[in-house]
Amino acid sequence: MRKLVLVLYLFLLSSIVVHHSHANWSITSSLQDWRDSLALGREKTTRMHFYFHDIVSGKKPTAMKIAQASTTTKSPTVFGIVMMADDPLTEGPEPTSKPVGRAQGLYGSADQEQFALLFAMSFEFTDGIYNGSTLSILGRNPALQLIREMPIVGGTGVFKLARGMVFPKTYWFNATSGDAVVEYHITVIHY
Ligand SMILES: *[C@@H]1O[C@H](CO)[C@@H](O)[C@H](O)[C@H]1NC(C)=O
Ligand SMILES: *[C@@H]1O[C@H](CO)[C@@H](O)[C@H](O)[C@H]1NC(C)=O
Ligand SMILES: CC(=O)N[C@H]1CO[C@H](CO)[C@@H](O)[C@@H]1O
Repeated sequence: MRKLVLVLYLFLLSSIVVHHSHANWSITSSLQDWRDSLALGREKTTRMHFYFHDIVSGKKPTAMKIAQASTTTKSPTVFGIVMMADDPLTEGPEPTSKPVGRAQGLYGSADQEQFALLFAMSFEFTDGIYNGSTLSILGRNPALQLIREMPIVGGTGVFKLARGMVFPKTYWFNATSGDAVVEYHITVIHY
């Protein structure tokens, strides 16, 4: 009899514990949704294509120098220079083309021998179903190479739990002013 009571007691206790943890999962319901998606393998793949405008010259630059090392001017790769950007993303290559988002964040020269940037940016989208969603991009960007690639390390909104790749390709570059238009192809996997 005692044994039965103990078993019942343990059973009740364990069901309470299970109940509690379930209750707490449901509090964070979006997390539960992700768990379901993960379990069912409901991943989506989205491909995007747009142009990135990095304007460093003129009266209205979209990227500006915020720091540099004392030795930067002597370095062939301007090593140590850091820029902050709020660059328009547009549907087509013209600056007047329809805006689809902004590329906001940092890039800086991070290689003393070849020209390569560390690129740490949030791409915030403003168009259609992507409005308000972001992708986080972090990686090495050898910007003078015509074709390059960088990892997508996360996202928000429709891009929750994102991972993927961006493939930037220089569309237009003015070596005198430093202004550039870069074509972006993106492949992103998300839930
Ligand atoms: C995007 O969302 C913002 C805020 O929710 C809204 O003001 C804006 O009109 C939206 N833009 C488009 C293109 O839907
Ligand atoms: C490149 O930039 C320089 C300096 O700002 C400017 O004088 C020149 O017209 C630009 N070239 C083109 C093709 O836009
Ligand atoms: C119902 C339930 O289990 N709620 C718990 C959720 O988690 C918080 C803190 O992590 C506890 O304080 C609650 O009792």
